[in-house]
Amino acid sequence: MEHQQRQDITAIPEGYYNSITNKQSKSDTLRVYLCSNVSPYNVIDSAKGILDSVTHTGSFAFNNSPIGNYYIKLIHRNCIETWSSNPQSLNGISNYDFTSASSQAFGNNLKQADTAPLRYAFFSGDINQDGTIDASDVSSVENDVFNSVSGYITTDVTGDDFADAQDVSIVDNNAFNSVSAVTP
Ligand SMILES: [Ca+2]
Ligand SMILES: [Ca+2]
Ligand SMILES: [Ca+2]
Repeated sequence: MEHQQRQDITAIPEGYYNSITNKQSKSDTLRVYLCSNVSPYNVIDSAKGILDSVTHTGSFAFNNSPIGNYYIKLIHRNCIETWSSNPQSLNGISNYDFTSASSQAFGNNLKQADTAPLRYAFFSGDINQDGTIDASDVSSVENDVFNSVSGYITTDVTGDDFADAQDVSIVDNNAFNSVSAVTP
């Protein structure tokens, strides 16, 4: 039997967030995966949606998932893969907020993005999506900065459609701190 279910996700890509306006620089695509709560935590279903720059929330429709408990995995084009801290119940319309506390993510793998209101973001800078932010990601951004690349590019972690020193700074800082995906 097929189940139509919806998961509302609240999340912030670190580099997109402005703590003065409390908004993101752009609304952007987010992929949400529902994963089994049993090792090896296989993907059961996935959905693509838009994370709104003002509400920080997107709606994701799942058609292939029975009612149950799933880990939620977030994939954004240039952020570190981030999982929910625990399996979440999916039944009808559910919601999960990755911004309210670092403990919302598996391994507390979130960065504080604001104090008023208190908000957490997932780390920006995994340009090549290999699960870690390191020198190769920094190098990609530096290369695009050198060539003044603009547009909807993965090296633009601030979401202003330009590769510049601000992008390098964010990725470099996360590389310095060896930010990596933390998964069940
Ligand atoms: Ca603020
Ligand atoms: Ca990487
Ligand atoms: Ca930028």
